[in-house]
Amino acid sequence: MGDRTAFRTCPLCEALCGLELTLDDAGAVTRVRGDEKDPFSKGFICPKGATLGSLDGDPDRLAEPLVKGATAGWEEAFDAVKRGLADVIARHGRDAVAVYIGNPTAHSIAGPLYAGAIVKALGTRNLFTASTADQMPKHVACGHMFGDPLAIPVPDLDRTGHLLMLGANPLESNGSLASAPDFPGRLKAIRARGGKVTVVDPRRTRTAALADEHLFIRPGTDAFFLMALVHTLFAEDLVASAEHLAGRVNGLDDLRALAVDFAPERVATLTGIPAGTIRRTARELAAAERAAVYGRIGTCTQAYGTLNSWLVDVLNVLTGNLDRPGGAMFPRPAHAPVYRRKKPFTTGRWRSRVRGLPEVNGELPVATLADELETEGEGQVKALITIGGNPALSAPNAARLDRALDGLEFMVSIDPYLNETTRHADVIMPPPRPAQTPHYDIALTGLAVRDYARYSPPVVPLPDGRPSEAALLARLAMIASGADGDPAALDEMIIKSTLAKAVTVEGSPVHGREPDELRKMLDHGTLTEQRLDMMLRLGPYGDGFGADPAGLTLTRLRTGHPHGLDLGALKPRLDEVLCTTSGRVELCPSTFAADVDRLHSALRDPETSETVLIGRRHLRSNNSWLHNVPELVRGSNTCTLQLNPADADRLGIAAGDPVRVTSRTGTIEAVAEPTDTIMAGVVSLPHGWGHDRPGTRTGTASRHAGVNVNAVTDEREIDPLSGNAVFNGVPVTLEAAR
Ligand SMILES: Nc1nc2c(c(=O)[nH]1)N[C@H]1C(S)=C(S)[C@@H](COP(=O)(O)OP(=O)(O)OC[C@H]3O[C@@H](n4cnc5c(=O)[nH]c(N)nc54)[C@H](O)[C@@H]3O)O[C@H]1N2
Ligand SMILES: Nc1nc2c(c(=O)[nH]1)N[C@H]1C(S)=C(S)[C@@H](COP(=O)(O)OP(=O)(O)OC[C@H]3O[C@@H](n4cnc5c(=O)[nH]c(N)nc54)[C@H](O)[C@@H]3O)O[C@H]1N2
Ligand code: SF4
Ligand SMILES: [Mo]
Repeated sequence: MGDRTAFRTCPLCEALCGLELTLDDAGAVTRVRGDEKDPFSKGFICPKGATLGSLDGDPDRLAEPLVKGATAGWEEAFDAVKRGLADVIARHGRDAVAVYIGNPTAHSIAGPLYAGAIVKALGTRNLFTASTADQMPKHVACGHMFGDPLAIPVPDLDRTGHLLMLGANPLESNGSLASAPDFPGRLKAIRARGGKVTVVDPRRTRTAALADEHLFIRPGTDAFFLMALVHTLFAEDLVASAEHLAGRVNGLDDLRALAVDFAPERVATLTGIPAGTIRRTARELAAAERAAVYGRIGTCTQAYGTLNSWLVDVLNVLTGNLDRPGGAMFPRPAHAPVYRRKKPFTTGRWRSRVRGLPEVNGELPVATLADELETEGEGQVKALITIGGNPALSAPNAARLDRALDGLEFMVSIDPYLNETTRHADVIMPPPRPAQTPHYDIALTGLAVRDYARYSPPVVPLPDGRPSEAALLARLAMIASGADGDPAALDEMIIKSTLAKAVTVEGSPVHGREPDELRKMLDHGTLTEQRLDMMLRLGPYGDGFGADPAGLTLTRLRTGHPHGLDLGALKPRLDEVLCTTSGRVELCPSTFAADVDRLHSALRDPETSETVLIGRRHLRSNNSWLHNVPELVRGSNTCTLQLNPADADRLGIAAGDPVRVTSRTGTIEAVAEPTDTIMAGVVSLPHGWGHDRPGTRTGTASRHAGVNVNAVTDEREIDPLSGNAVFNGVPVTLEAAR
């Protein structure tokens, strides 16, 4: 036989690159290159995608389930889960079972289609996800402004003439909440066509170095800077939204009144950005013909996460750039029907038991997971299901959470690795290799800077008896419901109820048709594929089950466009997206206006910590779980403490010295890397390291252990509106350890 070539989307980050895999006779991935024919990524690839073969063939990847540390058969593992969950539910009730869903779940087809069913079947209020360590503030901001927490505008990178980017470093991360393969190339193109890129970051990152201008900002002070921009737009009569979104915006006067107190001069010291620079930035933003403001993790994982996320889109509205080519636009993913009206967004439908924190998007903050595990009494969490997550490293004060996991009566993890989190599990069920897994980006195509769809079938067949991740999650959902019937029944139920609803909705392409007739048209492939087919056919580019014979079906996508289908540049679609009660964009929601009080207090009475800690990412990392790929832990991908040379000198610290970093929650020791790319008074550690725990099976990672920054982050500090963790601006003290 010999080598063969296959194509699929890279599942590792948000950039959605197409990959060309070379496989040998045995089905091992021997080479990975960028897929030149992918219309979106056009052959772009990064070092992580290029080493997908090593990840796919990692000998540490679990091939079979583990039950109490011993290799077990699948039925034995499912039985253990059935007994473990039933026992806890019988004795402590349904809320005693918590679920934690991690980041890779957003990058798979199985996660978005099946993980929710597990939570629903359990009927638990204790859902936690990596979203509250990440982008929850953006959901809350968009939920209140546009009515839909998933209506997140993305910068129209390819057409903008001016990009103001805060707390994002796409040259390392490849972009986030803005899926754009070759983000770096797209940034360079803005400059090449005469546009301007400004980066706001406490570090001069590689992205900042590529930009026209870099503004150093004190960590955690973006909200003051953004408010001062809003202030300047009003004060200098530069607000354009009156014309652009006339009659479609509420709250302009409230916002103007709110911004009065935030003159650039008042926030300059706190932010570290001179008043003149703030004014100029506002004027440039207003003057640019097409501009977009974009904020990412640096603006979300801080104390004012929701205010930042809100103000970013306030600026997009005020400068007339929301929903406009070259501005900030709403993607239109092929699988999401546009006729389905959603209920207006609310939060706090229930509260966490111990700290009384409000539910947001159906979940509770991961910052309070340890409280729920440790605090005894009615409703205490006694069992945990983790799906593709490593909270023992990724959560704020993860060291405490790591200890708390020990106290669980039962834990099951759906995860390919025996790592810092899953070592606590009674049962680990590994999903198959990426090469054995189908792919369609349900979560991320809704954030892409072009409308785009790509379906990749598995490139290597699953061995007999090995469940796909979809089958695994579906079976778990059945077990959670107490039935443990055929998991196919779950898909059938979802298909049936979706079609039954679609035929009744005015404006749906199948309005008035027979659900049974539609069901029969979904006859190709696995049930997961049939569900995707259904979604695509009901979607904005779909065939409407024959209503538009030229429209999209899964078969057409798969056979006609194996390298992906470009569905064009982003289109204005505010009216399709808006679902606030008022039917307008809410520019100044009352909850946000009230939270501005915290900004006033901080201006009056600034907290002064000599040193604050922030995070960072490296191109060759991916949160906690790629450190087991040998090619990726070579070279500069190391877990060092970056600090300004002035701070290093003051403390008598030289490059390579051990430094003790202490916060309210703990002390860690890290190796110093003095660099003038970071502001004085700010230090930075990457997250996802700390692979020195006993009982794991990740050999390479253990030899490159690093330290866990989340042993010094603080679970008590959250953004109150979203419950999001605060990883940036953590007060710490430093001390030479030698
Ligand atoms: N290579 C790689 N890629 C990844 C990941 C990874 O671990 N490695 N993780 C993926 C995930 S889960 C996500 S969410 C995305 C995140 O994608 P990005 O948001 O691009 O993430 P970072 O590279 O961490 O960039 C955040 C920047 O914010 C800066 N910052 C810190 N504090 C502040 C602050 O208070 N204000 C401002 N303005 N800036 C601040 C940091 O210095 C850093 O440069 O990346 C994804 N892609
Ligand atoms: N200090 C600090 N902490 C942070 C951040 C920060 O910037 N600073 N960033 C935060 C952010 S943005 C995020 S998203 C979180 C991430 O937090 P988590 O999602 O909790 O952590 P990951 O490291 O992404 O863990 C991924 C897990 O999924 C498993 N996995 C990999 N592939 C698959 C798969 O195909 N299926 C399944 N079922 N499992 C799989 C891996 O083995 C690993 O156990 O971390 C957060 N923590
Ligand atoms: S940029 Fe992201 S999607 Fe593209 S190859 Fe790298 S890891 Fe994969
Ligand atoms: Mo993330």
